[in-house]
Amino acid sequence: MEKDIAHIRDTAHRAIRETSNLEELEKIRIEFLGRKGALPLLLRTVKDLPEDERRHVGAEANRLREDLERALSLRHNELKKTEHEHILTNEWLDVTRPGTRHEKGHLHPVTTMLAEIERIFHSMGFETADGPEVETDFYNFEALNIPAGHPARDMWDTFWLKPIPDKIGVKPLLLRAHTSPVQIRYMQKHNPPIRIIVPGRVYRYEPTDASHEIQFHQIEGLMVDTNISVANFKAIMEMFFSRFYGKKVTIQLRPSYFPFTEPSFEIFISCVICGGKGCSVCKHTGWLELGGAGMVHPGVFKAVGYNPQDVRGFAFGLGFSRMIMMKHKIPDVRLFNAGDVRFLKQF
Ligand code: FA5
Repeated sequence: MEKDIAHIRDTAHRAIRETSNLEELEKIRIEFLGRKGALPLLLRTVKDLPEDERRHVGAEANRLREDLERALSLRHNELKKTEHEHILTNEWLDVTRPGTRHEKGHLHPVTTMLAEIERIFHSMGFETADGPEVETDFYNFEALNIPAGHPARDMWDTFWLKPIPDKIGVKPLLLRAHTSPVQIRYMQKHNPPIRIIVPGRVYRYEPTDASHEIQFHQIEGLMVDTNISVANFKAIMEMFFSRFYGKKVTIQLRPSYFPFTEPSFEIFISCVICGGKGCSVCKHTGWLELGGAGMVHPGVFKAVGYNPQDVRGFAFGLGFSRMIMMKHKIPDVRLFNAGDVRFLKQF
């Protein structure tokens, strides 16, 4: 019996020493000290021993129980500590560290500025109208008083598309060179009074540089009623530009020529960078050219079925891309379409 006790002591101690995890240590405890473990089973046979041997073996077995319990407890603490250290080094999570930021997309500066421009014009009673970017020769030129062969067609270097034959013949198609075709489309469907703006993309077949793109944005305006004058136009422009640039802007109208307006003007605003004193942006003139305008030509009113004796109106076409460039001091119009995230991120 003493040999059995010695055997249990040796194997249990070796198992406790060699185990490297808490789960296995628990199994060892059950194997040696559990209800059906090696030591309790041995103790159950002690009662069959002769009296003097029973006392001696019983005491020996109890000492072994205490001894193993102590060894198990020490090993338990050691393993617990190792496990804790493992978690600290491998699974450490610093909840105070800043999280990973997810990049959020945002609106293109042209879209943001467009919303701003629309808000200002809407507050002055204008509505937004829209039209197709693929246009016919009729809307882009003819109805605007620019018949085939008219020398003024050269003012708009146009992207012509493959003609599409229809029932009447071959219809020449093009990418609209300005937003003015929408004036015609709108007046064909609506009677005066009219107050619209038409923001949109336009296309020109011309060499690009810092202030010229083949694809850019314009904002058309049209106001028609019985008694509209250039004074109304000037007042609206001054109010619009002052609100858009957040400072008092003065307007200057210089004589110009467009076949669809008479008289026609070039719209200049006092330089928003230097306030009119002269700087590199306004080429030291104090003025910036932002678009064309004029009183709607009687020929245009006739083309849409209005009686030119009854109505008067003004129209304008602003270089929307240039207006944003002035507002944000953007040096090159080509940046808008370049897809360079470093540029776009700034807005
Ligand atoms: C027109 O396109 C006329 N439809 C404007 C108009 C409307 C006049 C209604 C009268 C009545 P223009 O070609 O000048 O006009 O263009 C107007 C503005 O668009 C220019 O002043 C300029 O600011 C801008 N622009 C013209 N070409 C380019 C280009 N290639 N790149 C960027 N902006 C341009």
